Amino acid sequence: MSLTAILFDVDGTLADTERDGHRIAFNQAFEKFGLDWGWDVALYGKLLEVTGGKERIRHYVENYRQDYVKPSDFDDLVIQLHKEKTSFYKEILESGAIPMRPGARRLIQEAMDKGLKLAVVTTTTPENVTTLLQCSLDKDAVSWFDLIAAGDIVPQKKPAPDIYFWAMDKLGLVSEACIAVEDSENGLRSSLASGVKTVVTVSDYTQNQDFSGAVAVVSDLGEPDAPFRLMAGDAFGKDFVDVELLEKWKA
Ligand code: XBP
Ligand code: MG
Repeated sequence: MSLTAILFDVDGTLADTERDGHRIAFNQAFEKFGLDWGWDVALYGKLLEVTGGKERIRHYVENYRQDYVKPSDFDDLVIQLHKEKTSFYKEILESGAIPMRPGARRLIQEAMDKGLKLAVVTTTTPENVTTLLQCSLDKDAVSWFDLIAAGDIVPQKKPAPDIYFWAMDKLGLVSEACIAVEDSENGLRSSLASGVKTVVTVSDYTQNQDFSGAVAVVSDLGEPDAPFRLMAGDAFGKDFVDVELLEKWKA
């Protein structure tokens, strides 16, 4: 079966959003709510084990802040905190601080020119995705994607495969028609469990994770004048990811 769709993860894959984007926004929200919950770069790396911002806040409180006495409306507090975090995060994106990763724009453009379907498959909040695409890719970039699968639309976030199954169902495609691009072990477990072959472009936070099962692991998507570093798999003599290489990896 030929390649019909590319399913892109967002955080860490299309852009390095975590350390200088999401992390900062969480801290800004904690400060606004008068909470002394500073997440430094190293701690945030550990917290990334849990996908989903609301889930991550709860995980932090349960595992790192046993001293914290939860108010009776704690569930609501998490929701309000996370809303504030989303608003700070969008401000960061709107300031232009988070560029697309190498090769992302080029690959998306080539895939569109060749008539492939494009989808986003992520655990992050939908408005984070649309704001990133508009601010860091192109003001019209949301319309370039056939589907944005994001956030709380499925009960179980990555590493569960639910969001991939949901996306393929909406696209009307079987897993054999798709390839996924992910940056993390949680993302890879999610895509593989849905039957989608997956290439991993590592990010700073994920480079030492276990990527067994990926068709290939590369430093980034690469550019013709800035080749990727191949970390696992066969790149068939190529040094940047294009549609032809994705087709070979999917075959
Ligand atoms: C991304 C996430 C998200 C973001 C924060 O994982 O886990 O939770 O860190 O976004 P992936 P929200 O790249 O595997 O999709 O706060 O909007 O959840
Ligand atoms: Mg990711």
